Amino acid sequence: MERALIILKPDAVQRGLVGPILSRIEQRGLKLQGLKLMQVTEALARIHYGEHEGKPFFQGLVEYITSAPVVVAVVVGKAGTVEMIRTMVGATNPAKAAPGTIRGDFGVEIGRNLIHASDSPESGERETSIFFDDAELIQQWDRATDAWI
Ligand code: RTP
Ligand code: MG
Repeated sequence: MERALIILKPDAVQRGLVGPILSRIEQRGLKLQGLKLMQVTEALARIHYGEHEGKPFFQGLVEYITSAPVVVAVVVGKAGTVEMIRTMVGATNPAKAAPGTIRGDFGVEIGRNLIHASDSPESGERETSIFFDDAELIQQWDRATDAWI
């Protein structure tokens, strides 16, 4: 199994797009292993986006992600799940994201691009451990009963 952390960013929550975005992921056949509404602290944002520290957009990114509640989820599926979700999310800049992608259908601004998704299975594991305790994650999703996943 492979997993990705997704964050429905403040603009997605404020615009009432939590349902539509999660629907796309569910309809694709991916499973949620964890899900919560939360306010990201500055400390958490700096750890999560640590790879971007020092870049010109970093401070604005931290302010954006901490500005209002977000929905955080862990999505699990077979190998290739992370790449599949990144394809569904679309290019970082919504103005350049393909129609049919989440960013390409719902956004226009790079600084308000609606959703974060882990960029590798390793990032998926790292980010999951930043946002969720093991006790918050469902462990018993079973391929034998969910054979179509
Ligand atoms: P994310 O990490 O949020 O899933 O986005 P991503 O992989 O597509 O893009 P990444 O390069 O990791 O950038 C992280 C977030 O920083 C903001 N950003 N702003 N103004 C800019 O040039 C700029 N570049 C990046 C975006 O919110 C992006 O999602
Ligand atoms: Mg990224």
